[in-house]
Amino acid sequence: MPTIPIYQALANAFVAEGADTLFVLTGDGNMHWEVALSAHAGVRSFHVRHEHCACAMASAYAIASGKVGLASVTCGPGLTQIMTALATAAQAHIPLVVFAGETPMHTAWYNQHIDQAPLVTACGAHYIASHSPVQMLNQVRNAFFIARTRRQPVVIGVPLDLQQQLVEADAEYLPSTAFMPDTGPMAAHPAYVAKAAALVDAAQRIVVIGGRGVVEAGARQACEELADRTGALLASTLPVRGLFDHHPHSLGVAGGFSHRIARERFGRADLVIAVGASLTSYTVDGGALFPNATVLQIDTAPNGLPHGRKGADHVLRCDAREGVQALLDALAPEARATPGWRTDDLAAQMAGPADVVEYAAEAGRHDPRAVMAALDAAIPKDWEIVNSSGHCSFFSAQMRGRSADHFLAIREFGAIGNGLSYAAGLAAARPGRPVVLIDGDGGLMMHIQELETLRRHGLQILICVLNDGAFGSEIHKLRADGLSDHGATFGRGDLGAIARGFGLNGEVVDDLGRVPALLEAYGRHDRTTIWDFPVSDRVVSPPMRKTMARQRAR
Ligand SMILES: Cc1ncc(C[n+]2csc(CCOP(=O)(O)OP(=O)(O)O)c2C)c(N)n1
Ligand SMILES: [Mg+2]
Repeated sequence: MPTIPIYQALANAFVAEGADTLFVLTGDGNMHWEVALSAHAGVRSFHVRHEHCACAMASAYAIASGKVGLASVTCGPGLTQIMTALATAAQAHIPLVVFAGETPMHTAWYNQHIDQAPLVTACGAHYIASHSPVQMLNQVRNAFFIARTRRQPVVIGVPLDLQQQLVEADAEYLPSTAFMPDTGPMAAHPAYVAKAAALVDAAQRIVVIGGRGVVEAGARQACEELADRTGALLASTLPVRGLFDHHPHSLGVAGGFSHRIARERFGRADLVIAVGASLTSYTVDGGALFPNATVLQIDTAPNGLPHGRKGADHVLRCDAREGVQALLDALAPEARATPGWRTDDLAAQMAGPADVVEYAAEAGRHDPRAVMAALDAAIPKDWEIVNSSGHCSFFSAQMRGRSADHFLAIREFGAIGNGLSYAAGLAAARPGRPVVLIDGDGGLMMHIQELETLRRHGLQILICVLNDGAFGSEIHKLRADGLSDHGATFGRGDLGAIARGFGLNGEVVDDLGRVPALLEAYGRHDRTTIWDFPVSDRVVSPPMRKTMARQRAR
């Protein structure tokens, strides 16, 4: 009977599961497996400089490709590096499989040993200690099955000495997809549809908020039809920003990042219909966004207590498209409108600035809002945009008229330092597509080493940095508490020079009038480029102003 090493059999099983793109940093615990996997035709491996970034890139890859993301790290210190990315993937429900080595089973001592399972499970991910040569391939299938069906990251740990044992070469492997139950879309219960229709009939000022579930179920047009029939306004959650931007009655993003006009409308809404949206604290702005509205939720997994707050008043537990269509069928066929709700000037108002508070101009420093307006005007509407975290993310969230299909933001767990990785994962998933990352200086510097990965792998990203020379989120809060901002203020440096040091392009952009010409030049080469925009650290975003006001009131 022909035999092969377990690492080879495992690599074959991963390929059978559809693995085509790996983000990896190698060590003793995963190098044989990685080389065996990469030897398969059609598998690409991105070799990164920090394990966290492998995991974060695989997360963005999963979202941008619709596949299971795949990362690999070595045992011990390789595994401990990915805690932040794992916790983020768990909270964001990202299907991810991480192949991790484990220290050898048959030695008395190994310097990299640590109990890996509790670290992984503490992050909300699933751990499979794969210690049985007989069960090993079944465990790969389980890992992918859990990732796909629970949308949960899974780490599979295989002791490195076990990986060298021989197993039968021709073992049959049926991938996890062969076991996925085909249930069809979840339909709404008729009695609940009737109650929902009564709520809609009784309402005057409705806002329909679409979330990820709308995109997944292909329910965008049905949502627009529901809004047009009931005279409702439309909005989206941040992760699917732009979902309804083409519609004249769209309020853009719902939540703490809402436009000032949207906030005013939400304040008057008497019914919010949340479709495929889990009513997170972000979407409802901590409960402050629509205090006067009854909430109807259409979702496959409605949660009555999201983020510790009451969820919806009434739910339709079903697929987004099924639910909206059932509601449309139950409502009167005639379109209705409430005077003063859908107004002709709404689109023009929404095209204006999201925030109009004035700040004194500072010599040599841009207003971040002006930077974003210049970028929004110059960057083609169909380019891929990646948003990062930090104070600057309010400003970068305000770009308009861009489809949700070309936007990526992972905000769960609230970690900075992921922008480069998310942009790289997206670029890997969508070769040939132009990718723009908008990041803060602090977040970018946290994993700046990945510029080298981008260069080596030929991934081209336009990185626009709102450089306030600080951990902006921190300095504003420190100042509000009357504390020194010294420890969070770093100076602006020259991030363009850092890019050039990595063999890439970059420069400080002092004059926003140059943006169109710079963009043209960017299109003529194939290198990742940093545009470093020095911005004022005195311009404060609306959500940060609210935080500061709360602090001062303490
Ligand atoms: C991993 C991690 N460390 C620390 C923080 C706390 N934190 C939140 S925002 C922020 C500053 C980010 O700075 P930058 O990327 O420059 O964006 P800015 O806030 O200045 O716009 C920090 C340190 C965090 N959220 N995540
Ligand atoms: Mg900053």
